[in-house]
Amino acid sequence: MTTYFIGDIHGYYNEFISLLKKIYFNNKNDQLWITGDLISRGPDSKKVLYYLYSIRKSVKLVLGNHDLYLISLSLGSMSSNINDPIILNLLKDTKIKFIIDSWLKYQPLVQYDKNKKILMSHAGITPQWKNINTILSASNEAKNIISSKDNKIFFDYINNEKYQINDWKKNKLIGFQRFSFIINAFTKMRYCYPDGTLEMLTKKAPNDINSIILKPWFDIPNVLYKKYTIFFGHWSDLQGGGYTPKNIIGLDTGCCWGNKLTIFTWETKKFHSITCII
Ligand SMILES: [Mn+2]
Repeated sequence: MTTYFIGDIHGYYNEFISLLKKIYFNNKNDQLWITGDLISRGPDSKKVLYYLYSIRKSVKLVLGNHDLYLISLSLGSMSSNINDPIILNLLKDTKIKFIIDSWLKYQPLVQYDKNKKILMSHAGITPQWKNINTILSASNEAKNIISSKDNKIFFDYINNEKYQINDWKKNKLIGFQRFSFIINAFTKMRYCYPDGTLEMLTKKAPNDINSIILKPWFDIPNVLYKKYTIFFGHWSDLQGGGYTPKNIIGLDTGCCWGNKLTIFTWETKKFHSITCII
């Protein structure tokens, strides 16, 4: 069995399949970890979801912000920032609705392998969480809400830009605010203030920003950053910048901006990429 990690696919089905062929991925034997953001932007979001659902037994997935937008809109939670025509179009397909309701909405926000000492989430691991149990239970709490009935009200809250919670308040948050922080930490974070509170607007790479206050999340001290290999996606502007420590691996190499889709092989520690045609 080989263990692969792939970055944000964003609907680039042809490139995704070509990359799997290039590494001889075999869904009967191998395992495919995916950093989330399966859909939007690219031309074939529907085919990506159909295919992943068909090989779901060999997939270890985390939800990205775009996947959450899809779930939001499937519940009828409308917000100006998520009324993406690609997503609205996807929801006209009954098989896609079925895949969301029976599989996608049950996916976690973090994946963890205790033996290999691996953590993976869409945006990374916030410096405010310094304990593996906090991380796993936060993911579980959010997963329970995302997959429950009557959850539209939670999505309405997190999709409202007025309520962006960026401070965990040492585990004192409750209700909507707690849910909002968990979603922001796992799926939207890039930069943090020196005390670890999240800043989610700045997207550029560290060399291209003017702030002397903001730091990438992985540059704020956290004992977990030394103990685990951490895979994340979400931040395509980091590509090739050599910003992260060796054991913190950003896999979103910007396929949806005409750059690359990247896969990492755990056993050989090798990267393979394919350029995406947009
Ligand atoms: Mn993302």
